[in-house]
Amino acid sequence: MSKFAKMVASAPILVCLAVILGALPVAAAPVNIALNPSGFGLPSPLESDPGWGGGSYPWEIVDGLRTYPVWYHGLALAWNGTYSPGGTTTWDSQVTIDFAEAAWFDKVTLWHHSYFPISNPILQYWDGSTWQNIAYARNPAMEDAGGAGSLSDYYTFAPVFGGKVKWTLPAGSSFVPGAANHVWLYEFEVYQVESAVPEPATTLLLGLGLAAIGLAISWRR
Ligand SMILES: [Ca+2]
Repeated sequence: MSKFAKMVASAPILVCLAVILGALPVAAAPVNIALNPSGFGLPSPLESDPGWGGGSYPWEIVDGLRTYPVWYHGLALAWNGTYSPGGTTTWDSQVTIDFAEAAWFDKVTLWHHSYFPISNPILQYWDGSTWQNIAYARNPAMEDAGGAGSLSDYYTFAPVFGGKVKWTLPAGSSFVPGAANHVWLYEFEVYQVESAVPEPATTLLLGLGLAAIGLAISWRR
């Protein structure tokens, strides 16, 4: 076979390579392993404490919506019956997300309805047999998602591998004076460690490798 004929024969391989390159994502988006807008199955928020009234909708904390046009959404907890000038909680309140499968994760972002600053929440992961504490760095950035009012609360930590995550506000936690004495979540996000997600570069190298092997085989015929 002439070299020209070999090049023609290898054209399909080059076309495949072009398709692979064209299909590559520009960048992998962070994966929220708590997200489940279906309202059933896994991931599930149903091991959380029940809320009340307009804040008794646990599925809404994993529906992907950080805020709503009106206030009566999400999960309301830790109510001690007073609004101000701040105070303390009198019982443990917890929110648990059960994942579809165990995963590595290193970031939790909460979106709180109403003015929320509170001390000493506990973050834990389920290692398959027991709850393990997570040593986190917290940034209650209080970015406002708009709508009925929803403020951000970031937790970052060394990667952990678990099947569930739990956020607990222990009895005795204090509220900032002037804040409403309750906790009210609109969204609970848990982000998979980004290095656990296939990188575009890995996909690119794999595609190039396969194409090179195919090209070499066709030239040897
Ligand atoms: Ca939500």
